[in-house]
Amino acid sequence: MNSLSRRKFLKISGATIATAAVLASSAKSIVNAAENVTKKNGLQIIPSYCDLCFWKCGLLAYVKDGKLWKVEGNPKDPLSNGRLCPRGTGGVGAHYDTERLKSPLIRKNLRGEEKWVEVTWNEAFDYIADKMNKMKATYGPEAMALFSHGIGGNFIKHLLRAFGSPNETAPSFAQCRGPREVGFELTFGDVVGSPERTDIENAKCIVLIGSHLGENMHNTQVQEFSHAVEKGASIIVVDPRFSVAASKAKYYLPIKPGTDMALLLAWMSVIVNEKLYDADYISKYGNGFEQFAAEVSQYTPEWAYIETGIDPELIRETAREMVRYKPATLIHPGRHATWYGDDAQRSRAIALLNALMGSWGRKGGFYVPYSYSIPKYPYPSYPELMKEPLDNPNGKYPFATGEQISTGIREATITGQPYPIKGWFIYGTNLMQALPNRDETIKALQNLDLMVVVDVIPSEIAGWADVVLPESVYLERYDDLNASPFREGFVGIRQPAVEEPNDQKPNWWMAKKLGEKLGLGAYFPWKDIEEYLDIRLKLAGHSLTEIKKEGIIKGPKKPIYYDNGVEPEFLTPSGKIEFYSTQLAKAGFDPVPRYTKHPEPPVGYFRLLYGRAPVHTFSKTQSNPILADLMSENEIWVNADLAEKYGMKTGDRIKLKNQDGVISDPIKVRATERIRQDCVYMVHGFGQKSRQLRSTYKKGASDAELVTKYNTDPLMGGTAMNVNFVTFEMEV
Ligand SMILES: Nc1nc2c(c(=O)[nH]1)N[C@H]1C(S)=C(S)[C@@H](COP(=O)(O)OP(=O)(O)OC[C@H]3O[C@@H](n4cnc5c(=O)[nH]c(N)nc54)[C@H](O)[C@@H]3O)O[C@H]1N2
Ligand SMILES: Nc1nc2c(c(=O)[nH]1)N[C@H]1C(S)=C(S)[C@@H](COP(=O)(O)OP(=O)(O)OC[C@H]3O[C@@H](n4cnc5c(=O)[nH]c(N)nc54)[C@H](O)[C@@H]3O)O[C@H]1N2
Ligand code: SF4
Ligand SMILES: [Mo]
Repeated sequence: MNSLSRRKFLKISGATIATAAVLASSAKSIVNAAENVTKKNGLQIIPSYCDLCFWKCGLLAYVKDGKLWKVEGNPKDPLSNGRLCPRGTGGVGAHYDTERLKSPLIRKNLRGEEKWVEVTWNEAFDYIADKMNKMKATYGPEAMALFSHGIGGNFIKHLLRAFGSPNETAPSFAQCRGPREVGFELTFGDVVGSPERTDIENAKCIVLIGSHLGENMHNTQVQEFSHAVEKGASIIVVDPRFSVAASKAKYYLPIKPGTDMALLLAWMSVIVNEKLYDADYISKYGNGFEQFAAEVSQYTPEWAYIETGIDPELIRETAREMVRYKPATLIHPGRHATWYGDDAQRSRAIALLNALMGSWGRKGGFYVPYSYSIPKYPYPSYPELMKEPLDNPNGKYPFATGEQISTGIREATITGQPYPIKGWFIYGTNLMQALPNRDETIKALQNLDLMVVVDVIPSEIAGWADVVLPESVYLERYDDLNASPFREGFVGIRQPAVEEPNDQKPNWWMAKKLGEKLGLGAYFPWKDIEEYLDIRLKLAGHSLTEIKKEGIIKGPKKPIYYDNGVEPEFLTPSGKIEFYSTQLAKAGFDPVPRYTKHPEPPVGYFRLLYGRAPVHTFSKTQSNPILADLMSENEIWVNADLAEKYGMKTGDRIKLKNQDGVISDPIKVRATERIRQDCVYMVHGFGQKSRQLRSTYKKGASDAELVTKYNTDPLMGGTAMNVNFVTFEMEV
C-alpha cells in the first residue's frame, strides 16, 4: 500500500475503533464461551469471517469483559492477509446497531404500509408454513421463489429445494458480474469467478476499464493493487471519472461513457495489425484467429477517436504499453459489468484482448484457482422437480447460465407466465435498491400471497413483507463453510463471537424450524449447525474443533500457472480459446465482437453513473453507526464547468430528474474537474426510504430509484443500468 492510502487506511481504522469502544459500553452482549478461543491479555480472540460484503475475509473478533470490542484481519487468512478493509473494520457496528430488528413481525395493514405486530417465532413459522402449504396445494411448490445474496442464504436455498421449488436467484449475478462470466466462458471455456482469479499482485501492467479499485474495496484486490503500484506496475485507467485508481495511473483515458467497445476493438486492431500479440500462445491454444484478425483489423484508432474522444496516438501508445509487459499484462475483467446491454460481448472483447497478451493461465494475468474440496452434507435426495425454472422461458437468452435471472422471476410474478409465482422468500438482498425499475418490483410483489424477508434491520424491502424474520448478525452466528476458489485451496469458518442482544436467530435455525413445520424434517437431520459442520469437516478428514482454533484450514500449495505445470484446459466447443465463436454465430450473434452505438443523453441531460464508496457496501451498511459516522449521505459529482453554467456550487442541494420524470431526494452537489461533462456520478445505496430505519431515511439520493430504464443483454439476460439520463432540479 502506498503511503497516502496507508495513512488514509490508518485514519479510518482509528476512528472506527474509538467509536466502537464508546458503543461497546452502552450495549448488551454476552460472550460465547467457546472452548477453543485463544486467550491473550485477558481477551478472547475468536476467528471467523467477515460479512460486511461478500468477499468473506478471515477475521479475529476481540471480546473483552463480555463485550465485542473490535475485529481485525486474521493473519492466517489468505483473503485478508491480516487486514480488513474499512467496512470490515467497522463490522462491530452491525452488532451494536440500535435500529436492528428485534423480534419476528407480521404485517398488520396493507403491504408496504410498514405497520407490524410482534409475534413469536412459532407464530411466524405457523403463518409462513400455512401459506406455503396452501400455495403448494393450489399452484405447486414452484410458486415459491427465493431471492438471496451471500453464503447466509445456503440453508434457505436447501429448504426451498426440499420444498420442491427450482426458482432461486441472486441480484448479484444478472445485475452484476453475470455478463462478464458469460463473455469469458464463451472465450476461454471458464469463468473469472469470485474472488476473481486476477493475478494483480504479479501484474506488470494493469488496465482498469471502469473497475474502480480503491473505491471498490474488495480487500485482496486492493491490497494486491497497492503492492503492484509500489512495485512500479504500469497502470492504465479508462473511466469517464478520475477515480482513485486513476490517480495511480501512468495513463488515464477519460472515455466517453458507453464507448468502451470501440476502444477495445481499436486496441486489438493495433495489436493485430502490428503483429504484437503472443504468437506462440495463440498458435498453441487459439482457434479462429484468422477470422478474428480479419474482422478487428478494420477498427482504426482514428475511427475509435470519434466514438470515444480518446486521441488515436494515445490509443496506439497504450496498446504498445500493454504489449511491452505481456504476458504479465492484466486487462482487468471488472466485476459490475451490467452497463449498456452489450455487456457479455464487451466482456468477451476484454477476454480476447487478454488472449492476445497470452495472460490467461500466466503469471501476472489470470491464475488457475483451487477450491478446498469439502464434501456436501449427505442429505436425502431432493424431490423430483415437476417444472423447470422460469427465469428464462424458452431459452430466450441462449447463453444464460445456471444462475437464474432475477428480473425473469420478477416478470413471471407479474404475468403469471409460464406459471404463477405466488411467494417470495427474500434473504439478505434489498430488492428495492438492487433491481432496476422499482415500479416493476412493486407491481410484482403486490401479486404475491406470501412475502417473507429475512434481514437484520428494518430495510426498505422488509417494509413490503408480510413476515419479517430478524437475523443474528454475522458475529453472532455460524454459517456454512467458506471454500472460495483462490491461489490455494482453503476452508474458513464463521462462528459466533457474541450472543444476539434480543430475539434474533441465525438462518440455519430458521430453515430447520420452518422445514420441520412444513413436514420436511428429514432434510434437516442434524441437531444443530455445529453437528452439520462437524460432519462435513470429518468427511474431509478434519473436525469442527480443529477449524475453530485458527478459523482456517489451508490446502497444499499447487502450481497455478501454465508455465509451472498446470495443464491448459479450455472447455469450449473447439477445446481452445475461441477467437471466433461458432456457438455465437450459430445462435445468430456476432462471432467476433462488434461496436454498437448507444444512445446519447438529450440536450440538458447527463448520463447517470454510479459506483462504490470505500466505507459502504451497497445499501447494507448505511445504518451501521460506525460507518455512518464516516459517510452518512452521498453526493452528485458534476463537472465544475457544468456546475458553474447551472449556477451550482459544491454543497448546494439539488434534486435529479430522470428521462421518465422520476425525481430524486435532495442530494449535495460536488463540483469537480474529475468528471466529464456528459455524465454525473453518485455512490449507490443511499436515499433509502424505510420509515422504520430513521438513520438512513432519505439521506442522500438513490441511483436505483432513477434507474427506471434498463437494457437486457440479449446473450444472457443481464440488466444494464448505465442507460439513464438525468437533469438538475434546482428548487429543493
Ligand atoms: N466499498 C465497496 N466495495 C465494493 C462493493 C461495495 O458495495 N462497496 N461492492 C462490490 C461489488 S459486488 C462489485 S460488483 C464491485 C463493483 O465495482 P467495479 O466492478 O469496480 O464497478 P464498475 O461498474 O466498474 O464501477 C464504476 C466505475 O465505472 C466507471 N464507469 C461508469 N460508466 C463507465 C463507462 O461507460 N466506461 C468506463 N470505462 N467506465 C465507466 C465509473 O465512473 C466508476 O468509476 O465492487 C465491489 N466492491
Ligand atoms: N442501481 C443499482 N443497482 C445495483 C447496483 C448498483 O450499483 N446500482 N449494484 C448491483 C450489484 S453489483 C450487486 S452485487 C447487487 C447487490 O444487491 P444486494 O445484495 O441486494 O445488496 P444490498 O442492497 O446491500 O442488500 C443487502 C440486504 O441484506 C441485509 N443484510 C445485511 N446483513 C444481513 C445479514 O446478516 N442477514 C440477513 N438476512 N440480511 C442482511 C441488508 O440490510 C440489506 O437489506 O445490486 C446490484 N444492483
Ligand atoms: S472486503 Fe472488506 S467488507 Fe468485504 S469481507 Fe473483506 S473486510 Fe469484509
Ligand atoms: Mo456486485
